[in-house]
Amino acid sequence: MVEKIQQVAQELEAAALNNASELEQFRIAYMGRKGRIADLFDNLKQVAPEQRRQVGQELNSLKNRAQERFDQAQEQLASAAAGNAGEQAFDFSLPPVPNTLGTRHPLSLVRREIVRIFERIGFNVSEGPEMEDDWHNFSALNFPENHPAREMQDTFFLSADRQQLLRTHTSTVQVRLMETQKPPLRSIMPGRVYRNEAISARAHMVFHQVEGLYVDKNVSFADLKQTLYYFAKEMFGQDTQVRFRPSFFPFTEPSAEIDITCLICKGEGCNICKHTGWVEIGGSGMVDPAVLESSGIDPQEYSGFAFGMGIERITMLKYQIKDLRLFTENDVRFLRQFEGVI
Ligand code: 2U9
Repeated sequence: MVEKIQQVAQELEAAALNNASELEQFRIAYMGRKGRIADLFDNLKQVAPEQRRQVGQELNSLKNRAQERFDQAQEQLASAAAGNAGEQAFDFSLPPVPNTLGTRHPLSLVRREIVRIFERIGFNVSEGPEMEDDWHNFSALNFPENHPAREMQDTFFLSADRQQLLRTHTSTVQVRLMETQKPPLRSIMPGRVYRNEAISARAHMVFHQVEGLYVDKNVSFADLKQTLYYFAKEMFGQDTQVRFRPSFFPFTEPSAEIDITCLICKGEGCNICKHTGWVEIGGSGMVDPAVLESSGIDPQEYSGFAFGMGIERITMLKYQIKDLRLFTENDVRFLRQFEGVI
């Protein structure tokens, strides 16, 4: 009997307990009601009475040892399964994992730079809601009732009567500013805008604009030109040239598109500027007197200029980014390239 106990004790110590199946086999073989230790207890009756107490104690130790091995192995398997190898498995001699810092998004960097440039010449920043109404997005800005920009394919409407919508430009903020404050007004409006466009390398349904408004007595087209000369040189470099091309917008009269000398070829002509030497950065114009009037400002007393630019477009020109989709993919190989840009 004593020999048998020793043999079971040796086997129990040698048993592999590396997974749930081995653990269960161990439990059945040694600890079960028909297991080897239970068998030995059954045989206790045949042991001579004077040895029975001693053998019984040895059997009890064997039973406790089996339980101990089982409990330890079960605990180890459970902590490994929880993805946590436990403190024992942690190698404290490993070198620390470097803590990489995040970077600012290129659109945030460029928006901040634009804001800083305009702040230096007396503009403040205004913001407004992205969910808008027809009045602030279209009617107050002189868009005729059947203007194509109002169509479903351009505008995300939020209500069946087409009165509620996602703003298609930040001009809504200018209207709100003029409705609530008296001139002089000198403000820029950076923000997110929405247009119902298919996503491609050159278009997105969500993008960012920064618009500007200056309303005071005697504001002239010369003021508009000097403001945008200053901006273009601060943003793109002092040797940047600016030109204004006649254009049309419902909310400005006269209107002009703003071009700068191509940053790649410096005006020589290349693929980026389609061999013209110029690239467009936005639009501008004198605020239409009807628009001033709609927002409660007397056009006899005041005049103003306004301009608008796409932040994605400015960023793509400044950093030579060829695909708009890079801004929303959050690929760290792209984003890390802006590390250290102030
Ligand atoms: C009010 C009066 C006038 C804002 C202006 C533009 C010209 C313009 C586009 C540039 C590229 C938008 O991002 S873009 O597609 N903007 O060309 N925006 S003048 O004029 C205003 C705005 C509000 C009350």
